[in-house]
Amino acid sequence: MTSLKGKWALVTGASSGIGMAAAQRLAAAGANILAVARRQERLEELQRQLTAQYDVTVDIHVLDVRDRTAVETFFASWFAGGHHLDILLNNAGLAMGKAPVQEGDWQDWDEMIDTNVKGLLYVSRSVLPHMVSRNSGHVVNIGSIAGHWVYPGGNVYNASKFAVRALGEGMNMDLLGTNIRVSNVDPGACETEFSLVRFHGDQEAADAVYKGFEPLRPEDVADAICYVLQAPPHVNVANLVLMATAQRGATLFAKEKPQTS
Ligand code: NDP
Ligand code: 8X3
Repeated sequence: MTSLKGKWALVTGASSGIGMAAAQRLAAAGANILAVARRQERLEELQRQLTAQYDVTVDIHVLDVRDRTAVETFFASWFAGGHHLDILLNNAGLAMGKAPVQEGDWQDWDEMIDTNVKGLLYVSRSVLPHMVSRNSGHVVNIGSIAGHWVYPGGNVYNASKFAVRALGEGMNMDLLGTNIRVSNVDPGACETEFSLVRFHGDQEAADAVYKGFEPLRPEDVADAICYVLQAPPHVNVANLVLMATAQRGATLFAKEKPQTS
């Protein structure tokens, strides 16, 4: 088993859901955390909570992963300051809307592609050379079952997560011969702010996604992330897919029927 104690883990999208739960699990395992996202107050609260609870260092930085210049500048100064990163958790991501392509909103498309694909690339491009120069590191990309199965209205989000799956495979090939591992963790429905964001703040529509079955919790995905990170150095979990027991495919749910009076 690989110990996480004393390691430095970058978590993108640490202000909510899976990223926040992963930061908590990693800190509990003794890892120092560099948490980034756009919402500063959320990051500050996470920093307060983790440093009060665990004997680790937690650095935070407001960063929009879509902003290539900001990403490059921040990581250049982080590494120039003598810091290093052992773990890169590429988690920041979102779905926007569920319209068919013929009715789709190009701003939603841009946001998904710019965050889920280009943002992941910008961060990886900034961090990987430093891992390569140390011949050490582990990248975990949060994909989705949406990168395995297309579903109605998923179109551009599906395409972005198929891209994340391809990038995970590609990075593993590019890093052949190094000690750097790349693992894609692909969850099914997990109750976070994901659907609230997807439905542009419509709480009722978001709640309906998780009604009638027990979805994954962010902590379940965080456990899977820790599992791949803690695998012995000679083991690379290339792809881990996890779903709620009541979910067996992108649109296959065993949902309880609503009570009728
Ligand atoms: P949440 O909405 O709860 O969290 C998303 C996180 O991404 C937030 O911390 C948000 O922070 C951050 N984020 C979004 N855009 C940016 C940006 N441009 N720059 C930096 N950070 C950003 O959703 P989840 O926790 O569910 O989502 C995390 C990942 O898991 C995503 O990649 C998602 O696609 C994936 N996923 C989710 C599933 C689910 O059912 N929930 C299932 C499968 C995969 P902020 O807004 O502060 O910037
Ligand atoms: C999030 C899960 O099925 O809503 O990636 O696309 S799903």
